[in-house]
Amino acid sequence: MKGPLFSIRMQASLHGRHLSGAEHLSTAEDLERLAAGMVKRALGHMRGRAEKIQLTIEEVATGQIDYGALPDLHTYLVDDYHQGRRAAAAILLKSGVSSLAIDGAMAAMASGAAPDGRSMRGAMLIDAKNGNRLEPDQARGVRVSRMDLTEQAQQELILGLQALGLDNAHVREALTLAAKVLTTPGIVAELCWSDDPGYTAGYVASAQQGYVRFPHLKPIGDERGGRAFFLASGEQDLSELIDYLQTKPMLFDRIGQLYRAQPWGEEL
Ligand code: PML
Ligand code: MG
Repeated sequence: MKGPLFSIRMQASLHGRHLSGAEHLSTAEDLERLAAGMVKRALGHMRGRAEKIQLTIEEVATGQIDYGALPDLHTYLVDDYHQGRRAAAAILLKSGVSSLAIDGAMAAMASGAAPDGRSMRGAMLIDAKNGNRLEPDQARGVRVSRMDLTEQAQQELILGLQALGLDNAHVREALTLAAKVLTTPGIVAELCWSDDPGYTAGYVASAQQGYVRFPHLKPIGDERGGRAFFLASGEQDLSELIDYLQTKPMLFDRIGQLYRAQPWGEEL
């Protein structure tokens, strides 16, 4: 990508609640096209048409951008979301998250993690040992921002995902977001399932296991979903960690291995 880059992000709401968001790092020439796509997405969302759309465009200092690689992607086939959540819990446990923290995160996401019982706009921050919620604003959560793929990595990812029958915006964007989360000092793992009622898939991401997706982590039709980032217990400075997630610009210029789906086996 040549020339200065801009962070362009969209947030859309309906009835005063979060509806849709999107995120890119882009050259000046591409901003118009991306902005149009974001507005289209906000107006055509499956949960309704946005009433309010906020677009923010900011130049990013070139020297601040870090480069990295996407994690490997695995898909494990599960019969239903019960099995999916058990499998996701097993992966989280292997990644160093305690049962207490896993159960708390899943219960919060399943019942709507915001105080009004709805999904949060951003992620929960959860102590990986004692399960305490650490995000300062439990309605908003922490939104990860300023990350994208380079043009070439995006093309490679699209081709690779197409070969697996998996190329959609949910997968591409979640993989990119998880990649940034995994570079964050102090985060050991992430759990996510979609808040879109028609999309039941979700994933666990960790440095050791990569991006491990399950086609079912919630029942179809459920609008409750979101993200939990599990934090290594101890010394880390919470405001530094939040600042990194929200503002550190990261471009991913390499993709990871993309593995074919396989049946979940409890032994994994
Ligand atoms: C979302 O887009 O709401 C989150 C989707 C998470 C799962 C993406 C995937 O299928 O890997
Ligand atoms: Mg969504």
